[in-house]
Amino acid sequence: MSRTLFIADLHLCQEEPAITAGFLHFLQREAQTADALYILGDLFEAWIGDDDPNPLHQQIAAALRALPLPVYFIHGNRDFLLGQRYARACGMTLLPEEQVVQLYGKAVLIMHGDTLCTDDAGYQRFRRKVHQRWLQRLFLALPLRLRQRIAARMRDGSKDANQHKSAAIMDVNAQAVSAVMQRHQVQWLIHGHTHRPATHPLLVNGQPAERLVLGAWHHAGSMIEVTPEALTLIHFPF
Ligand SMILES: [Mn+2]
Repeated sequence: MSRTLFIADLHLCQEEPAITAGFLHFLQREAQTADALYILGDLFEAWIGDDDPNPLHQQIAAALRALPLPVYFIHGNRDFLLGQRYARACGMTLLPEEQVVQLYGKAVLIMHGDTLCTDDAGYQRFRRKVHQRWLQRLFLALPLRLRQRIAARMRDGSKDANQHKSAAIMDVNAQAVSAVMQRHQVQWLIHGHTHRPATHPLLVNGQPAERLVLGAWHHAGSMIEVTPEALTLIHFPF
């Protein structure tokens, strides 16, 4: 059966071994028979450089490399520093932040989703800052210990800031969604980031369209399966 799988927001870290076990199980079973696997960001809870000797990263790279199918990765807001060296170790291809893929005759736009949350002005300002290449190069040149300290402090800061933001501000902006779908001339969009798994019908250029949102992996897995017949959001136990 022809099927392509999409996942996002696993937020893998050493403190959450059940999620890692669920992901490894998913790779050994579910993913084996797919045509391709697309990881739409926030695979990891944090990323401070491909030179981080975290054994979890080596374990995940080995499991991804063992897959008999192409694997693609779009950066999330947590793992936006994941680089070419680690991607090669995983045998996966890094994609730009917006990508249109042709799936069984459908053009589907895929992205992490953070760029759609345009009502969160504070986050978008932060994003523009940390996406500057010179700043990233500077950060990655720092000693690992210092990078760990800076990343931990930034995570605490973001937790504090998000506590005071309304749920509406942290969701996608409807105009941003239709603008990006019009720009790429697609009727289907798949993204993650908001941790609000759902299928939203909408109109793009007066045509019926669909936005599918992946869920985060907390106590169960979430994936979108695309077949020649349908796009389906699926929850499954670890
Ligand atoms: Mn995210």
